[in-house]
Order: sequence, then structure tokens, then C-alpha cells
Amino acid sequence: MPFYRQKLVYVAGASSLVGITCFSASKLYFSRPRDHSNTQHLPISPLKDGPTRLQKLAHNDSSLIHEWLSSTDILNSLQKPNMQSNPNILYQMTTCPFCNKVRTFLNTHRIPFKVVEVDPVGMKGVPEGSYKKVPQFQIGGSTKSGPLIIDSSEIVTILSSPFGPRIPKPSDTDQWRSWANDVLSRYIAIEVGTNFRSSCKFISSHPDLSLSSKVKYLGAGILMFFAAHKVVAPKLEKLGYDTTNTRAALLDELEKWSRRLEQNQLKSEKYLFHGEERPSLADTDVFGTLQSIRGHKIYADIVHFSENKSGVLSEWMKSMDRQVMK
Ligand SMILES: N[C@@H](CCC(=O)N[C@@H](CS)C(=O)NCC(=O)O)C(=O)O
Repeated sequence: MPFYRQKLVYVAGASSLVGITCFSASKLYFSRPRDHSNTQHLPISPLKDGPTRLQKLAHNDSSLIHEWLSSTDILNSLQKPNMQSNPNILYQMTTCPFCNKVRTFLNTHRIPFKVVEVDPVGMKGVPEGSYKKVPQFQIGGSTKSGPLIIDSSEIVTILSSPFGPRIPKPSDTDQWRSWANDVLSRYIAIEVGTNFRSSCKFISSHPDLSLSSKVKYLGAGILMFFAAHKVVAPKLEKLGYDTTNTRAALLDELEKWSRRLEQNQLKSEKYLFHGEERPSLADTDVFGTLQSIRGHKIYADIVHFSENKSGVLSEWMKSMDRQVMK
């Protein structure tokens, strides 16, 4: 981006800070408890609880999820929807870690989808209903559309079910998925919220964001700082994680993941993933969560850190890249 445009984004971002921050902060205070009640009890494996539980998660006709799950040709309708009339749609925000998790899963398994970019301020574009967070996923189909599913872990778990044993499931998969969701994404959020300068640079040069989105993201920067310290950090502390030096803690956490990958590599050189020869849901969840900061200085620092250690993490990142893009 030319220098003057980058400056323009900074200036516009700064001038919109006050209004947007007030609006967003009030939204954070007033809407969070109600939204939270929708999500706090979501399990990693909703299928264990059967369709009744899933029905509560659907915005539209609950029978659709039941019908979709019991349909014999789920995989076909998911992988070959009629993209004109009944497309799969991902409602997302480009830099949201939970949305990136879903996007990584969809790309890894070649599930086609359209993206609806939701406004980071005011959540304009989010589907109608009381649940106002992203990601949300509208299942398409060859003849008619399926249900709308909310919550990233639910979306991935539900969409992965028709793939069966084609997606390997080591016994600690759920544990690492929860770690990506509850720990990794939070350390990332704190780091992004705290590193205001590099976050501004990241947003203003982001290849997937329009100029107006950039201005809004930058405007939301103060909210991110506020949220990182007042909302996200206390949640991590409650789980017993250190928030005094979040950069060191983030790298320590990734080192744990790296050691887990190393265990597989000791068994066979061919085992590049947590799922051994093919990515498990833990691979796609962890990698997807990291993709929310791709291009940010923190991402480069993580790669650099790994290369100075065993290099296992950065090699895994390259292997995941190939899986997602192949
Ligand atoms: N547990 C949810 C969390 C989703 C979430 O917090 N999304 C954020 C964006 S990263 C959001 O939509 N925030 C808007 C709000 O809280 O109003 C999931 O995994 O999908």
C-alpha cells in the first residue's frame, strides 16, 4: 500500500477511535452476558448428546439439523452444494481466531463456501437472531440449504462427522482442541490487543481487508486493548494460566504443542501431524487459530522462535500450509 494511503488509514482510524470505542465498549458491557449464556456450556463433541442438543444451537428450523445429520448423502451435499442457490456460507471476521479455525477446516477438507464478512463494529452482516457472534456457518446443499450452526468448535465438530475415520482422532484430540479454543486464542488476543503499533501495521497492510474495514478494525483497537486486559486475561487467570508475561507464556504453550508433535515424529518420519499422516481436528484447530495473526509480527516471531528451537513447529506450519492450499 502506498505510504500516503497507509497514513490515511492511520488518521482515519484514529479519528474514529473515540466514537467506535464508546459504542463498542457499551456493546461489550450490555450484550456479553446474554451472548455468553448461549455458548458457555457448549461441549467439544455435541454429537454425543444427539440432535436434541444440536437443535438448540440452530437459529432456523431445528428439524433441519436432525434431517441433515441423518441424511445419507451429507458429505456430497456439503462438498458439492449448489453454490448459486444453496451455497455453504461462512459468516466471519477476517482476523477472528475462531473464524480462522473454521476456515482452515473447510479449506483442508475442500468444502466450498462463500464468505460474508461481518462488520467488526456493530456486527452488521451477522445472521438474524439473538446470537450475535461469529463464526456462524450456513450449510448449503445440492437441492436445499441445511441449518445454520453457531460456535466454531460446534461447526467443526458437526461438519467433520460425515468424514468419519478419514479424519484421524488420536485420544488427546479434544484436549488440544480445547487448548486452542480456551488458551491459545486468548494469549493471541492479549498479545494483539497489547501490541498496538504492530497491530495497526498488521491491519493497515492486511491483504484481505477493504479500506473501510481497516478503518473500523483500527477504530476497534482501543476496545481490543481494553478487552485483552479486562475480559480475556481474567479468563485465562481463572484457568490457572500466567498473564504477567503473555509473550513468554504464549511461546511456552506453543512449545508444549511442538513437543506433542515431536512425539509423533519419533514414531515415524512420515508423521508430520498430530493426526500422524493426515491432520486431525487438533491440527486444523491449532493451525487455524494461528492463522488469525498471519502477517502480524507475532506470527513471524513464533516462526523465528521455533526455528531457534527444534524447528518442529515451523515445519508443521509448512506442512499444514500445504494441506490447506493443495
Ligand atoms: N465461542 C465462540 C466465540 C466466538 C467469538 O467470541 N467471536 C468474536 C469474534 S473473535 C465475536 O463475534 N465477538 C462479537 C461480540 O462479542 O459481540 C466460538 O468459538 O465461535
